[in-house]
Amino acid sequence: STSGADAVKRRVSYFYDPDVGNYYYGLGHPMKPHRIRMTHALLDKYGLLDRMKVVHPQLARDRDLCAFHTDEYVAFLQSAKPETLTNPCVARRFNITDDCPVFYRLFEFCQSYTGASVDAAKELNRSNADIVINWSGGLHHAKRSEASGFCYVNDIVLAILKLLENHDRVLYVDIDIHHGDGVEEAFFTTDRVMTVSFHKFGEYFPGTGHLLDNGYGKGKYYAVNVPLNDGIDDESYHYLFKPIIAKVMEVFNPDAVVLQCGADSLSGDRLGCFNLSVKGHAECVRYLRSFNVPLMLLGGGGYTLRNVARCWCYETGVALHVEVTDKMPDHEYLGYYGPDYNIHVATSNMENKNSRKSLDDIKAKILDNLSKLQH
Ligand code: ZLS
Ligand code: CA
Ligand code: ZN
Repeated sequence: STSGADAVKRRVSYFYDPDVGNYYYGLGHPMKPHRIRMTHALLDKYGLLDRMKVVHPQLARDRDLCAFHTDEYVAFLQSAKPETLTNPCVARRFNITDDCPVFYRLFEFCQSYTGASVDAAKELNRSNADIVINWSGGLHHAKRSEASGFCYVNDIVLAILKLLENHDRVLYVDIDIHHGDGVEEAFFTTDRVMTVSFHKFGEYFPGTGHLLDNGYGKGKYYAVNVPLNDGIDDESYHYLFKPIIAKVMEVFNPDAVVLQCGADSLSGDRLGCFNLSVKGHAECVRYLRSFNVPLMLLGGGGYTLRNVARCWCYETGVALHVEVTDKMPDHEYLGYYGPDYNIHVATSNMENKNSRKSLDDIKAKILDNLSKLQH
């Protein structure tokens, strides 16, 4: 057993809507809410649900959503139905496209994943837990008045706004392979929220997140972007992640941390091109947990379903300080995990296109910017 801060048990509250797995973006769409139900089934069979408070969240209400989104956009989402095809002009206005289709019960889906993140924030505000988890949240691309990249409502922005009611400074860290543009944009001019995104940059969605984009006005140096290339492995990732996060914790000293755990940064993802293992991904959770600051874990991307469920189950174990056994217990979705039926999966032999020199340059630039916040 380990010693020090890591070994100390944390009170964990887990937010789960049993209906979330039934939402369906449409045939061939890579985003599949069913992976949340697969994760839940694993947590159940591993006995992890018994070690935390399991909460059935409230659906977010219109007025909750309007704390960030415009009334017009929320009214549109509420009225959008697949059977009444959306006026092309209105669809364009709110960016309803192939990426963000209107599907059956779209608004309820938004209310569900957002309600869970907002309720998780309230749980931290009341100090009812040390760590809160919502694997259905983390939809970081949604903008104030439009959908983007499979995201309609920005549950992260709404959760951070809720946390700001009781916390002076909130740190947002985003390990999804895509840039956390919606969250960065929402807090680009404030010094109360620092956003840090690690992402693939260069000919990749959404195209933002340049190393030199770092906030504006009062928010100058409070946005941190870590642009990466294909094939990054655990060692290269943590060569940046740990020193950057250590410096951020030192200079920003947050009262709460929100970690978006997008699992599309794992090796073998259907849309991603990184080469992280489940352990490498989860090391981000372990590292942030070790600072002993109230922590919110959210989901996000992740398009190879079996690996998403593996990852988020293992990370729930990290939150609880329980090492889950590699061999999976029998359960309803066991067939997805063949032929090995293990939690951990092998990474690939793909080329790591991040040179030591490029990593050193990125690290130096970011640590230099952060040192300007030191008083
Ligand atoms: O971060 O790259 C794009 C935009 C396009 C290419 C794809 N076409 C459909 C639209 C125009 C430039 N979109 C990305 C969005 C990635 C969002 C990541 C979300 C998150 O992980 C957080 C949850 C993209 N990549 C792949 C697709 N879209 C995509 C692949 C396959 C399909 C099927 C359904 C829809 C159309 C055919 C689709 C999108
Ligand atoms: Ca990211
Ligand atoms: Zn993503």
